Amino acid sequence: MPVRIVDRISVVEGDITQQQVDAIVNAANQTLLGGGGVDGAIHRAAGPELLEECRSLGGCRTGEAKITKGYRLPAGYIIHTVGPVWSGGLAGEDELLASCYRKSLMLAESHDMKTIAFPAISTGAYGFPLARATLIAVRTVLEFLSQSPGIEQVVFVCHGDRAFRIYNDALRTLAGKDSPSRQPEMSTSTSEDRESSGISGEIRRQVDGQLLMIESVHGIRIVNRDRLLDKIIDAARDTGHASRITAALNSWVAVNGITGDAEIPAEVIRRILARTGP
Ligand code: AR6
Repeated sequence: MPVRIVDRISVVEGDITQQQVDAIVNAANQTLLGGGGVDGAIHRAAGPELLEECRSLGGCRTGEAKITKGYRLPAGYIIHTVGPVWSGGLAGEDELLASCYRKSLMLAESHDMKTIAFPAISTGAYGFPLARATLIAVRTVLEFLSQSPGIEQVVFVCHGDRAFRIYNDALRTLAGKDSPSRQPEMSTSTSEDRESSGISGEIRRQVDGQLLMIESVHGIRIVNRDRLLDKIIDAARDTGHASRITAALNSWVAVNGITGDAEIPAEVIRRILARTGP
């Protein structure tokens, strides 16, 4: 019986330097020469040889990743990635953050690693809003795992219980552990979002990603996907509302044991929109 993608992800609260995995990911800066936060903790725990190896790497661009040995860490390797500095959300931060997760996983996979631990990249000194960053992290990892059987376990290491709660909520929202009546406790929507002209594009990207998650988590193909996407976008008031609609759809797919190529009946969508509507 194949392991479900969602079971290849775990969320723990703690210190990433203590994780017993093949590689831990460092939220570094472009110099790769150390810093504060998780970067400082990793350099302290790995020892001075790490800095020596980092000097030979010639830095790293935002959204990219490079690898070193783990030295005194329990983890054999460290994957250093540089997250975007948050500057309001319209400067490509979402895509750059997704790229950090994707490139790190690609590096791990190309080194035949099975287990990898991530911190919440960019959410400390770089100021990326945690809830939004978490959705991107979880979505990108789900997407990657759905296409690559090689990585067996991805651990999200949360610094503090607020992050722990937000990660678990994101996993429920995106990977379908929600019950139909439960409203997600988090939303990527803010009043600033709603005022910005990019809101409909943001809802489209989000719903598109969530439909993809539903398909990959349940191993189905939604044949009327495009029409469904348009209907949800037309109905959704904001990203939080869109999340409630897709969470309800996800539950419907799970409860009804939908498999293979599936057409979501218009009546089902009508009922979901009526139940989650204003
Ligand atoms: N284990 C797990 N998570 C941690 C740990 C730890 N030991 N320590 C902090 N965090 P940050 P950034 C969490 O600032 O925002 C550095 O100076 C923390 O709570 O480390 O990507 C670099 O050199 C937060 O949620 O990274 C760069 O200059 C998350 O790790 C810059 O900061 C990331 O916070 C990078 O900023």
